[in-house]
Amino acid sequence: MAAEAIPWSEEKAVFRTCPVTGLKVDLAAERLIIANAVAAVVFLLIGGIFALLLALTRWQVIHLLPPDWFYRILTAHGIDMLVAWIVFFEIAGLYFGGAVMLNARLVRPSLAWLAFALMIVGSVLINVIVLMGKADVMFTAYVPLKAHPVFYLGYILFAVGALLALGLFFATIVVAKAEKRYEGSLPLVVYGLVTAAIIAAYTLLSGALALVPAFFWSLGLLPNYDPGFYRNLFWSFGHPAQQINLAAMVAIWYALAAITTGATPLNEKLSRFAFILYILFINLGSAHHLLVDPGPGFAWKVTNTSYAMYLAVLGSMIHAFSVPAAMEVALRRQGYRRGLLEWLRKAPWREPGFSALVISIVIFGWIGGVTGVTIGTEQINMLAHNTLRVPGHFHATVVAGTTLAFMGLTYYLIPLIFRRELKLKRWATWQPYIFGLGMALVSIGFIAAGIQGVARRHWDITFAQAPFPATIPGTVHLALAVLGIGALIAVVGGAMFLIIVLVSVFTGKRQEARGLLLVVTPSSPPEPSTSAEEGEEGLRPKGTFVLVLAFLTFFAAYYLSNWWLLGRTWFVR
Ligand code: HEM
Ligand SMILES: [Cu+2]
Repeated sequence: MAAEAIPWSEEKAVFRTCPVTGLKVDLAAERLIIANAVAAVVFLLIGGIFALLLALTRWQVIHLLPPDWFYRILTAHGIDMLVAWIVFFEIAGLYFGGAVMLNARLVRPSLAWLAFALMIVGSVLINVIVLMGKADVMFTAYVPLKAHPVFYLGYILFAVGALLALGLFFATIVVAKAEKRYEGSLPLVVYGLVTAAIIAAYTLLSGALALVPAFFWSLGLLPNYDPGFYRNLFWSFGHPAQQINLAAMVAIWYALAAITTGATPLNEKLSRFAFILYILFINLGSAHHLLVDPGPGFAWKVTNTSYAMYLAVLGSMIHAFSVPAAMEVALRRQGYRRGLLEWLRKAPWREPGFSALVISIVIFGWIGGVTGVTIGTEQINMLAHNTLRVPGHFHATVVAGTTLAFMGLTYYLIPLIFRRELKLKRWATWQPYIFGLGMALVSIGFIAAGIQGVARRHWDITFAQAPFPATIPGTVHLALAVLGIGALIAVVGGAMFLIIVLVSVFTGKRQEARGLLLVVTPSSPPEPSTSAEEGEEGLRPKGTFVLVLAFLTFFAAYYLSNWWLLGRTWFVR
C-alpha cells in the first residue's frame, strides 16, 4: 500500500463532504485557510488606511502628512499590502488548492500553525518598529539605508514562515498523489498554484540571502554590506514575488471563469505550457530594477529585460487570450451567438466574481501589462525610472489585477469554506466596479504625473528647497487630483469589501451551502438569441480575437509613442 510508505500517514485527518462540490474537506486545512484569510483581510484594512493617508499627501492641494510620517507610512503601506495581505491570502489559496481541491489532507497542520505564527509575529514586528520611527527605509530597505535590526528580523521570520507553508503545500500534493486522493493530472488551477509555489521557493530563498546579512550588518556584526550585492539579491526576491502574484491571479482567473460562466480552458496543454514559461523566464525580468545601477553592463541589462523577458510576457498573452476565449465559448454554448459580442453584452455582469474577473483582466492587461513592458525596456526606463509611472504600473497589476481577483474569489469562499451565508449581496454586486473605477483613476493619475516627470517616493514633488530650481507643469496638479479622487473611490470600494467579508463571517447564518454558489440568482436570465449561427461555427471565440487585436494595437501605439517621447529628449539635429 502506497499510503504506508509515507511518513506522517499516521496522522488522522477529519473530513467533511462539501454538499456543493462533493469535495472532501480536511477540517484542519479549513481552519488554517480561515486563519490565513482573516489575517490577510486585516492587513488589507491596515494597509488601506495607510493608502488613504498617502494618497491624500500625494494630492498636492491637500498634502496631508509631514515628511517623516510620509516615509514611515509609505514603508508600512508597502509591506502590509505587498507582503502581508498578498502572501497571507496566497497561503490560504495554497492550502485550498493543495488539500481541498484534491480531496486530500493537509500534512502536519501543527507545522502549518507554526508557519502562521511566524508570519504573524514577523509582520507585527515590522509594523511596530516602522511606526516607532526606527525603520523609515521603504519596503525595499536599500543598503546603505539602515533600519533597526527588528525590522530585518520581522522580514526573516515572515519569510521562514512562508517557506514552511510552501513546503507543507508541496508535501500535501505529493502525499495526495501517493494516497490516490485524486486521479489523472493536477487540475489546471492547482497546476497554476504549483507554478506560483515553485517561483515562491527560490524567491523566498533569495530574500533570505539579501536580508540575513542586512540583519547582521544592522546589528553591527558585519562592518560593510555592498549595496550592489544587496540590490541584486533583493530584486531576485522582490520581482519574482510579483510573479507569484501573477501566477496565483491567473489561476484564480481560470477558477472565476469556471464558477461564473462554466468556462473550461480551450486548450489546457497550452495553458499549462504558459505557466511553465513563467517559471523559466520571469525571474530574468528582475533585471529591470537594476537598469540604472552602475554595476551590471548594458548587454546584460538588455538581454534580461528584453529578449528573455518577452518569453514570460508570451505566457501572460496566452492566458489573456485563453481566459476570455473560454468564457466566450461557454456563453456561446448557452445560446448567445449573435454577432461578435452578444456573449459579452449578455454576460453575468451583476455577478461579482464575473465583474471582478473582467475588470482585473482589463486593468491588468491594458494598463499594467502595457506600461510594464514599456518602462521595463532599457532605453525607455531612462525616462520612467523612479517617477510616479512606476507606482502607476504596479497599482494596475498588483492592486486592480491581483487584489481585485482575490476579492472576487472571496465571495465564493465565504459560503464554501467559512460556511456562512454571504451578507450584503447588493453591495457585493457593486463592489468590483467601485474598486476597479477607483484604481483605474489612481493608476492613470500616477502615470500621467509620472510622464510629466514627478518623482515617486518623494514627499516634496515641487523640490521647494532644492539648490536647483525645478519646474513642474501645472497639468501635474490635475493628474494628482485624479489620483486623489480615484483613491477616495477605491478606498470606498475596499471598505465595502472588508465590511461584506466581516459582516458575513461574524453575523452570517451558519449554513451548509446547498447547490447555490453564485451571489446573484437572475430572476429571469436573458433570452438566448434564436436566429443566430448554429453549429461549431457559432461557437468560435471570434469576439475575443477582435478584442485581442484591439489590445495589441493599443500596446503598439503606447510603446511606440514612448520611443517618440524618448526621441524628443535628444536635441540633436
Ligand atoms: C486604495 C488602494 C490604494 C491606494 C489609493 C494606494 C496609494 C498609494 C500611494 C499614494 C503610494 C505612494 C506612491 C509614491 O508617492 O511613491 C503607494 C505606494 C505603494 N503601494 Fe499603494 N495604494 C493602494 C493599494 C495598494 C495595494 C493593495 C498594494 C499591494 C498589493 C499596494 C502596494 C504599494 C507599494 C508596493 C507601494 C510602494 C511603496 C514604496 O515605494 O516603498 N498599494 N500606494
Ligand atoms: Cu519588477
